[in-house]
Amino acid sequence: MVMEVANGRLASVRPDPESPFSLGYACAKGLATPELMYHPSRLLAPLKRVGERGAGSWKVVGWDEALGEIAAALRAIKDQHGAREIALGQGTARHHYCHVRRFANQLGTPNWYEPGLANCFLPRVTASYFTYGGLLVGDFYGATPPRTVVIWGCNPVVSNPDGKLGFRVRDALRGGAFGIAVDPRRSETARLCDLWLPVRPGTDAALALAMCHVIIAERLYDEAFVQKWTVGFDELARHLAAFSPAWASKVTGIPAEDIDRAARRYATAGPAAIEWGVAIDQNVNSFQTARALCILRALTGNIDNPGGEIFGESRLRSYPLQRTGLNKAAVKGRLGANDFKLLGGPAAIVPSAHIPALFRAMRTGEPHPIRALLTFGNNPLLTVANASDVREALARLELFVAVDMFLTPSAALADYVLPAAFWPELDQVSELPAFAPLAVVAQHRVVRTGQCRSDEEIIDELARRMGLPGSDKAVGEILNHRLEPLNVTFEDMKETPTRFYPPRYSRYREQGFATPSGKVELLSQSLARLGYDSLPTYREPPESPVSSPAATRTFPYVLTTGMRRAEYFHSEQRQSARMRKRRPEPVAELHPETAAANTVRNRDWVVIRSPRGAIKMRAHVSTNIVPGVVAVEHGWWFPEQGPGGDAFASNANVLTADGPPYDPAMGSYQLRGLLCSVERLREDDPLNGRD
Ligand SMILES: Nc1nc2c(c(=O)[nH]1)N[C@H]1C(S)=C(S)[C@@H](COP(=O)(O)OP(=O)(O)OC[C@H]3O[C@@H](n4cnc5c(=O)[nH]c(N)nc54)[C@H](O)[C@@H]3O)O[C@H]1N2
Ligand SMILES: Nc1nc2c(c(=O)[nH]1)N[C@H]1C(S)=C(S)[C@@H](COP(=O)(O)OP(=O)(O)OC[C@H]3O[C@@H](n4cnc5c(=O)[nH]c(N)nc54)[C@H](O)[C@@H]3O)O[C@H]1N2
Ligand SMILES: [Mo]
Repeated sequence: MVMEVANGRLASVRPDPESPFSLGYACAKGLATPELMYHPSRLLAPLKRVGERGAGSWKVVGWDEALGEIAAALRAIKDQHGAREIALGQGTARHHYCHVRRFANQLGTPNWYEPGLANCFLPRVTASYFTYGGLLVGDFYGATPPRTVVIWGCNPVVSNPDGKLGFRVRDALRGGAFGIAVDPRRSETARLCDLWLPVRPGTDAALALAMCHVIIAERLYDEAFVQKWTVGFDELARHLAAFSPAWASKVTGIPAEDIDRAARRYATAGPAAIEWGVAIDQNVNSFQTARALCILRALTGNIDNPGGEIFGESRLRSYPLQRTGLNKAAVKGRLGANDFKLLGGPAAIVPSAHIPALFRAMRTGEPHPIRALLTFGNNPLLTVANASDVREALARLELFVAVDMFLTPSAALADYVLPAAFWPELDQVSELPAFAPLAVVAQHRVVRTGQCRSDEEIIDELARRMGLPGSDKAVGEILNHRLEPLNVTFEDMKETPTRFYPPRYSRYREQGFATPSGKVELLSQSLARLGYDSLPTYREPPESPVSSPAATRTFPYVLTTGMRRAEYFHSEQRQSARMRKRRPEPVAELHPETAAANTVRNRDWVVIRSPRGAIKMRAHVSTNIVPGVVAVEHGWWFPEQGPGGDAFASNANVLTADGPPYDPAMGSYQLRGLLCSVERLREDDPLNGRD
């Protein structure tokens, strides 16, 4: 991005046409940066609660007072009860992601979380590592474009997920690649595709297994690759016999002919790429769904091939996480680690606590209390399942510190709210796409606002005041340490802040795959040893028309939540007049048949109800969604109502469930594929008048 600064203020943000990675594209949210940066409700100084929790009375305090008191309170909890009773939380991975992990290790607490580890991306990343030793991303970067692109539970044209940029996918589809979309909605990206497979939410594994079935039954697989580079093919072929398209059609609602067609096309019109999204991760069969998709790639040889999928290469030194701070006994105290070994155990790629287990411990004190929570860029009341449980959990904390740019509904319940620096106000280095990097990007601070500090600076200062190990090393040093392999300093990167490295292909031919066998593990003995299925299977969602037919009398529709919108990042940007003008209200999408059965018309306010609660949304009636599914936006609160907004009127997570069963390996909970009802909002509904 090109940032124009005038009189110490950020005047504009424009995309950089010379960037070799973003090629001059930017999203609407990015362009709205100056508006949000200088928004009248932006936090500019530390706040301390006076009076009741959540009552909205605050005192402005200096950094010295705030950090001194927080450090003292943390030290007291650590000394009296042990560091494990202090929890750290962060939202989706940002600049400070590794610094928060480092802080957890410095403190000696295993109990930190990030939503992505169980419910976003890490199920896919972990399945990829177990299957072929790294993450693959679609090769939209080289000289050969993909001929077939499968868009699976993903809407990259809107969401640009995981450090990838959707315009490349869009251009490939417009440029003639055959597109197959697996999505209950005909999304912006699905509309660019040739074949739409409207899957029942939560049943993706059935479709993936049936596609593998067709490819093996019709001998469409890449025989040379499979023979030389995979293990477990015969067992897989036997295992897949039961998962026919006819079976999958009943489970997913997709016509069997379309399953055949998609499988044949994907296998025979390569190179082919699968762009997969967060819909894979937000159900209780996340890990095995991702495994089945990894196997699809392997059967067809779409691994490290031009126009297929590529591994990328990390070029930076890894983040100094201060791992020695956490001893073996402390690791055992990680909440959820024993149950979900690939989330929290030693085999986990990024070991963290299980969010439902952690919030349960806050509420109940079981298996041990969580006394303090510090969140760095996380709005759990809006983004974690079962919002009323989350509120109860936050209300019980002895110490709750929220670091944010705005007084969000979650921050409104804190004891201290610390003003975070916004992205143009901080230094960072990142590699993109995440886990399969092709570019190194450095970003240099251009302005400062009020007393705002970056999360890293806040953490460094707390660590220093507590005398924690490694607190002599500050974030600036770490950036230079990471850049050493490139022989440049962070300062040097100002010249060319983006370095793009074109993909290199077929590296496995020299090195093999980074798995125990050195090959692609269709059958994984490592998973079997951990007690997990060595071959992928299907599990019906626990709350569904099949699992709970009695509940469908009250809740006849399948609910999915959280489709991304270009204007909003989760619960953010609702303060921006520019974004609210484009998208003023929370929306639920439903098919005309679903609407007619409930006398709902387009643009009516409707009440969506699940076994957990009810919210109101504006109906968008459209044939771009399959009948019987209701899709609601997530992240809605109303900052214009003053601090805290109404966090319950239209919050999708009032409807979602944080209870068991979970994905056995990752602990994923269900945000997609639940049950709900829909009706017109009545005059006398208590939700009326609330927004
Ligand atoms: N129902 C439902 N729930 C979902 C999802 C869904 O699809 N459906 N998606 C889930 C997914 S995939 C994710 S990743 C999570 C995301 O969950 P969160 O990350 O909690 O979501 P955000 O709304 O982005 O909240 C982050 C907060 O960080 C603040 N912020 C932004 N930048 C910074 C910064 O640099 N420093 C600090 N300190 N604060 C900053 C913002 O003001 C905002 O209040 O939501 C999950 N929740
Ligand atoms: N503008 C914007 N961009 C974002 C974000 C944001 O909040 N706003 N969030 C960022 C984050 S943290 C993430 S994780 C990524 C996510 O990026 P994506 O993976 O693209 O996420 P979504 O748009 O939530 O979901 C993709 C599609 O899944 C469909 N879907 C719903 N349920 C199911 C199901 O059960 N199966 C299948 N196959 N499809 C289903 C939805 O209709 C939707 O079109 O986006 C990132 N980018
Ligand atoms: Mo995410």
